[in-house]
Amino acid sequence: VQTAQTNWGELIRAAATNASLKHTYWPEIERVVAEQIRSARMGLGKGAWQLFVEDGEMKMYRREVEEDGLVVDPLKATHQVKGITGRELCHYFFYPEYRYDWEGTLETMNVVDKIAEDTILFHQIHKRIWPAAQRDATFWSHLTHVPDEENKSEDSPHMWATVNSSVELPSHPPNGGKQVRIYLTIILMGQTIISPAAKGREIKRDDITCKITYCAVVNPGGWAPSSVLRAVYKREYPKFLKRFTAYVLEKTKNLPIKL
Ligand code: 18C
Repeated sequence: VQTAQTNWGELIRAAATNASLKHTYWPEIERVVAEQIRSARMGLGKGAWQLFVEDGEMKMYRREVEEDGLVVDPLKATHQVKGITGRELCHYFFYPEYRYDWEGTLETMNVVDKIAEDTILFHQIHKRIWPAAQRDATFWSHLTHVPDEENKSEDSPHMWATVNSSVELPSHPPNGGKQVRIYLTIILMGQTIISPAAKGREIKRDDITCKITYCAVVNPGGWAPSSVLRAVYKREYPKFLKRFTAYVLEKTKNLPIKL
């Protein structure tokens, strides 16, 4: 059972491939991933988060924050989807071959470097929103998991997660193209809950529920009108989470369950 002392760094290291562990980015990846998991698993606390979208099991909260006059509102979303696992959720989010299928904000996506099976560097150009300039991003993406405990309860540390975090890439300097560079830190985390009714028999898709947490902080990097930006994310975050989870359900419905 997890405690405040859970050493996420150690758990993440145990799951990582050797190629990731040997890379110069590793200390940063371990630090950011551990921090993201810790904050994703933290409750909402009192006061600070405001609910701005509620749609069935999906709830989205934000905090209004500005830095140097730019809106950087942190987002925290929770959702529950029956029929998929945390591993499946993070698989389709992490691997580049699926991204154009579900990512509605993309203009182009390039894999800059595949560091390892569990760590990839990306350059993405996103769709332009009038009247702001077009945006691009360079980030590493890391897929991790904490193995299943005997008993998959909500307070055990088992989970899968993909973390995306901005990194400077000399091959893609900011504002080298005609885009403004955005800076992002994002986690998508999934915990699989198995219905007790499945005990002692083969697990079916009906018996599993994925508890999802998605947290994002995106710094727009340069001028963007606050009201437009807030209207854009209010539309885009729910659209993403609904579309993406529907995509994972569709892709996996006839496949064996990957726990
Ligand atoms: O996590 C998501 N996707 C990952 C894989 O692509 C990855 C990407 C995250 C960042 C996406 C930010 C894109 C902003 C670009 C502008 C938006 C275009 C909208 C196009 C509409 C047709 O980790 C899922 C991401 C879900 C979508 C998030 C939207 C967040 C918006 C935040 C505002 C950022 C700056 C906006 C520029 C100015 C707008 C006035």
